[in-house]
Amino acid sequence: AYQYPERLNCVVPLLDRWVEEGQGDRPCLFSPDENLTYAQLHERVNRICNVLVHDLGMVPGSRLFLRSANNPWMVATYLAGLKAGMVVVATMPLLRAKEIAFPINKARIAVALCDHKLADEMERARPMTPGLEHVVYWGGGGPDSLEALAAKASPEFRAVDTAADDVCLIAFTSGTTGEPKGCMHFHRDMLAICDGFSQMILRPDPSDRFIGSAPFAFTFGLGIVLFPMRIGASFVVVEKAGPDDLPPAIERFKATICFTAPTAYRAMIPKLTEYDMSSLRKCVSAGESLPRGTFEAWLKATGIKLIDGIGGTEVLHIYISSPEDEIRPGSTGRVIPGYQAKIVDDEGRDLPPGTVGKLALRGPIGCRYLDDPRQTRYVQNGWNLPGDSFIMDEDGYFWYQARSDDMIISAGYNIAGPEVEAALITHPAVVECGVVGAPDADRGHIVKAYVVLAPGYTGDAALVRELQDHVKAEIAPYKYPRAVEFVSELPKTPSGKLQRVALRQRAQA
Ligand code: 3SK
Repeated sequence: AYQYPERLNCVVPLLDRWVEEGQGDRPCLFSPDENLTYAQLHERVNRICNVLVHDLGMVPGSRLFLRSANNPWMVATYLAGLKAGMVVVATMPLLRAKEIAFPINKARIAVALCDHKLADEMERARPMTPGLEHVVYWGGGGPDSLEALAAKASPEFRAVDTAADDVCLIAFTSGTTGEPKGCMHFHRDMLAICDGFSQMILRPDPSDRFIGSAPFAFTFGLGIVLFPMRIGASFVVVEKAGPDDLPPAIERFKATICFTAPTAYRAMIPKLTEYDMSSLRKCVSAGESLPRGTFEAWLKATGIKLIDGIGGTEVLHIYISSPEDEIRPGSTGRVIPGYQAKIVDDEGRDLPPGTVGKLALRGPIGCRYLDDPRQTRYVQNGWNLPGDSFIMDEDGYFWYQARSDDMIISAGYNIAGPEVEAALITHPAVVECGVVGAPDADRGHIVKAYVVLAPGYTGDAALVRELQDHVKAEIAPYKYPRAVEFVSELPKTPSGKLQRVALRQRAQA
């Protein structure tokens, strides 16, 4: 595995191959607006490549900024950038002007393609991006639109002969702290995630139809497109993919493999009586740690074991996970073949099984930041330190504790905020929660929970006591939240992850 020819453009084995082998009629992309076979997507990609080169003057190595929710044109522009040998920089659709300007300036981008629905914020970013020369919109029509230019362009385009380790993607981390970091990835990395997590753990087959909630700009979402294309399977793209939107889309398109976050699986359970989701056969949970209660509840409701995984933008996709028949509920799984993972202390010394420490990781995909002095903090002696605390057991299973920053030290106890969250969420009054340390004169810190209540519950002192007792009954009693605050919503990153950093700041106040 992970052996690729020296000259490699990843779009050739992912897309062109099916057309060249006479299998262009295979269904590829499904969406509410249109469905595309491999041949139809191939033609659209080729036309966009010609627009990039002939209308916009781009050359191999140029950086291409993309901005859109998940839709067929987003898929086609992404693949076109790769096929034309450019470096794709895709951004989360919800970003504001300042957040859009940052990657454009940092990656010195001159050309952007953008869904017209996101034009307002894109235009607001323009005065902050002096180097940005062209912004071409799609979806709004008119002679200068991408669709009009593509319609005039040639449907033929030969993939640029890139090297396997030419950079093809700069994925900016959404950044729970500090400035976003641009993670650079090669053409071979795009195949390595397919041949790693997908082929070895998920094991889809060509009849599978993928669906998921993550934007393609978050590399978790990229798997929803690349994994099926690697084996000639199909995928569904939906712009709105929250827990209310996925169930009808799964029913309509008969999706078989779903990728979303644990909170979404939990929220979809009541929808199982409303929508027919029986087409699902495999479900992947990532982006946040999977509470054991959610694993059990989804299994009971659907008969499907959630495949948990931890990945990172730095290494493109999931690196610890287990196939269904090897899952140990509560554990994230084992390191994927070809990767190595271990637990180290603050000085980088190896720790024995059963000890809490920092995860260190290495494998076929390296962590390389674009022009960033933080490189040496996150990569030491060839090992990537993603900043998560785990325990590895004797059998090599990894048990998530917390982001290293999310460990709460209270009266000498090490308490993982996510573990308390997982206990709280099993109470019917709790829809969502975030747990952090709040300063305390006696204990250094106390465990503080921010809780979003389900309709019909009142956040009074009696409920606080009930939640505290509930946690004490679920996990070691010393971990219970001594402070509970009821809130209407929790701060989230653009990729939908709980922003504990913002909660920590609030808890300091
Ligand atoms: O675990 C994650 O958050 C993640 C990040 C990037 C790509 C894939 C995954 C699962």
